[in-house]
Amino acid sequence: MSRPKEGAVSRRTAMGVVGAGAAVGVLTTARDAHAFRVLRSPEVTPVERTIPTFCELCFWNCGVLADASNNRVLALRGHPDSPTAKGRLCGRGNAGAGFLRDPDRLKYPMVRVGERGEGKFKRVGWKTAYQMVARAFDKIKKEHGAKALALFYHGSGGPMLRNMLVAYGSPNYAAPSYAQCRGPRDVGYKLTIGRGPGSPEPLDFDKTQCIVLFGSHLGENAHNSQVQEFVQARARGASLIVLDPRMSTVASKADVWLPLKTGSDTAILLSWMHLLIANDTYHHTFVENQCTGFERLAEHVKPFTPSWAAQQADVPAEDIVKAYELMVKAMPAVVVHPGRHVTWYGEADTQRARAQAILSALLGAIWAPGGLYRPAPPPALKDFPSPDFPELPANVDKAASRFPFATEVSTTGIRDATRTGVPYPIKGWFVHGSNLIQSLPNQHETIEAIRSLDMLVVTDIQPTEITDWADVVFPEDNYLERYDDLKTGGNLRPYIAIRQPVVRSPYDTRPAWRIAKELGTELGVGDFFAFDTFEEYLSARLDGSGVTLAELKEKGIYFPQSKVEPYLDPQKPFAWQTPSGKVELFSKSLAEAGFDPMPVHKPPPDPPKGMLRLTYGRSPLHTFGRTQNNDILHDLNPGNCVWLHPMCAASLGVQHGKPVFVQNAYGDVTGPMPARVTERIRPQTVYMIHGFGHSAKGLSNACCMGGSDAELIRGYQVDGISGSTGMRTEFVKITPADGGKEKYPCAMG
Ligand SMILES: Nc1nc2c(c(=O)[nH]1)N[C@H]1C(S)=C(S)[C@@H](COP(=O)(O)OP(=O)(O)OC[C@H]3O[C@@H](n4cnc5c(=O)[nH]c(N)nc54)[C@H](O)[C@@H]3O)O[C@H]1N2
Ligand SMILES: Nc1nc2c(c(=O)[nH]1)N[C@H]1C(S)=C(S)[C@@H](COP(=O)(O)OP(=O)(O)OC[C@H]3O[C@@H](n4cnc5c(=O)[nH]c(N)nc54)[C@H](O)[C@@H]3O)O[C@H]1N2
Ligand code: SF4
Ligand SMILES: [Mo]
Repeated sequence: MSRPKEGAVSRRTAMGVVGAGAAVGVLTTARDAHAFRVLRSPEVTPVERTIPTFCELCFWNCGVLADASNNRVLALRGHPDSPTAKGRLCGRGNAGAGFLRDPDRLKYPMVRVGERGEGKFKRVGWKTAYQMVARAFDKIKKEHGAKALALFYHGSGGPMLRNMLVAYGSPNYAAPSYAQCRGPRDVGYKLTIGRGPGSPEPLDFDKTQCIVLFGSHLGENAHNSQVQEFVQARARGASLIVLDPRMSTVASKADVWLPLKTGSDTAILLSWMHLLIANDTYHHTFVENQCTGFERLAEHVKPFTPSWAAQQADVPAEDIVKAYELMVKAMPAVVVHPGRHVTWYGEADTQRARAQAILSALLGAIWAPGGLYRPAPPPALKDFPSPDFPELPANVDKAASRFPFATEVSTTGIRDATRTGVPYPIKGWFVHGSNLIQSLPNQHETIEAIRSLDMLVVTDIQPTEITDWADVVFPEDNYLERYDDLKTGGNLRPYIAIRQPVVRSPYDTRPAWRIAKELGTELGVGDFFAFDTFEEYLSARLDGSGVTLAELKEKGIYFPQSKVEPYLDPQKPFAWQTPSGKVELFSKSLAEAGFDPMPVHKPPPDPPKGMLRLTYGRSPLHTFGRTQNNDILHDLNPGNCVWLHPMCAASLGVQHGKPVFVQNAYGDVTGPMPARVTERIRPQTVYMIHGFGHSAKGLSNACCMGGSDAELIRGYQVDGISGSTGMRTEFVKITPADGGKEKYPCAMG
């Protein structure tokens, strides 16, 4: 499978080229070439047709208008009506067509011929591949029950495959986008206000007067419409408070930047609650009519003064007070961003999310103009007619009586069951659009689990680390080549959007819905996919929605009428979906389950001498580890660096721009990658962009460029409340790479 592409560079040669001082030249040439391609193509090739669809480079799923001609995509543009695109695409979305021409693409089904993990495969036909998988799954089902099969998924094809798994009888489906991403936030908000914030987060940027961000590095985290709306709010004069140990792009624009010690956000949140109550500036109408537990909260936060928090977080107390004053001036029009990637420190994460929700409540900023608005649900669509799904046994987490408040199954819980056989064995994995080697903490445990499987099937579009470990590989059509299930969105303007083919795949690839139907048929659950064409399926789902398939294919997006009022009158009773029917400042459910009923600050341990805390984040030009091989994005941002403070760099003998290795306490090493020595990060902390440092040799652009945070995150912390894993729990040391005498630029993060 792995075949070096002409001009491909290994980590070693890249360092060499760069070391010779040629990197700027290399980059400039590549960029110019790219700009030339983009400028030139519409002139030489007239647009034949424009097809609306939506983007899959990340899960903001922006509406797209795709210009095409002769089975070629000429340009991708933001759909003007799409609430997540607002007429624009981000840098990644614009580059979507780069995947189509990628010579590294997966082109046909394959079965393993080498050892597991070697990435050696032979081509087979679809029928053979399906039969191999079905035989293995049927054997597992016979020996251990259907629950011994698990699905890991991310992306638009996932729900069809989930239907297949559930029809077959397994409850074990999970996504890293829960347990390694938003799990603690969804659970923390649900416990407090009765529901998670959802996606997109319902932030009323149009009316806000003040924005508070915890991490949430908007601009680097490039969720398209959220960034546009944020920029407009700032331009209108909304104030901005950012808590981040790093001067992120957005922190550099803040009125108050709190460069706090990692893991100390809850201390600052508690001190703001203290100030709001001690100064009697909290929103009386909201608290008295909507909340329960105020007296206990008031007692609880008495000791948490700004000077206490300043000590905990190592930031000036005056700045904590200044931020508080900005919030009070703006309330209730304060957006307290609930965050998205919040799996940082384990149980403290759900408690921090509770503290954010409680702060919003004290500001009266829930379902309020300029705060969080009340999102309307997405339009309900008909289910395609199918038999009843079977009754499912308890999933691994329920069977093990863990994570009482989890809203989804945990990926790591499935992995543990696979490794240990407890609470019951898992013997087959189906992985779809999820690179578990890069996205789950502790690669050793993932590999140990994979080694104990009878069958690992992976659906992907390119040869990544997880496909290298597969027994059978199903190549998926690219998102510009396929239908997926309908996309529905809620919030201010509920909509229905369509993903439809713009071009045909030149290879023997298939869409997820077809894989689910065809493999499902081999597994004996074909009745659940009783449609001949996908148009038939989509038409049936749209029946009664107010739009036909033909209309949706033409326009791309449809807005049914919605009557949900986005704002609440804080004086009137409202049925919060919590056990008490109120916003729960004190959570009886948490207390009864043995957890802190009100947030407390439990600082994570300090790094031992000579080591630094590893943190990570996003590049605006990449999505996780999905996009590094896309030639356009690779041209623009080929690698990452490790950020560290000049004081730490001096004591470690590390120099700016020179290559280093990064190593954890267990001896796992990543790199070499350039050091970015900068005062924009706190001492004791290092930072790198996630998604680089690929080891899959079939990715000829991406392989071995930069370093991988995933290679270092081993000692994760499980959150007993939500089942998520805190991943900022790792300490690392940094050593100069041998022979790295030359400097090379570190312009893009
Ligand atoms: N371009 C691009 N955009 C994306 C994505 C992508 O892959 N690429 N992914 C999307 C997805 S799925 C997600 S979940 C989001 C993730 O993006 P976010 O939700 O914004 O992720 P965070 O972890 O909150 O933000 C990272 C920031 O947290 C800071 N940080 C580290 N430790 C601490 C701490 O203890 N306290 C505080 N306050 N800050 C800390 C880091 O310095 C960094 O600036 O991005 C989304 N947007
Ligand atoms: N160390 C570390 N771990 C993290 C994070 C981090 O910042 N650092 N971030 C966490 C967060 S916020 C999230 S949401 C998760 C995300 O984690 P995952 O959902 O696992 O995302 P990726 O790791 O990008 O894996 C995506 C895989 O899908 C493939 N793919 C891309 N497009 C398609 C397609 O159209 N069809 C199919 N079938 N496959 C496709 C890619 O080639 C890649 O192999 O990771 C979490 N894990
Ligand atoms: S934010 Fe960017 S990558 Fe994500 S869906 Fe929108 S255009 Fe695509
Ligand atoms: Mo995420």
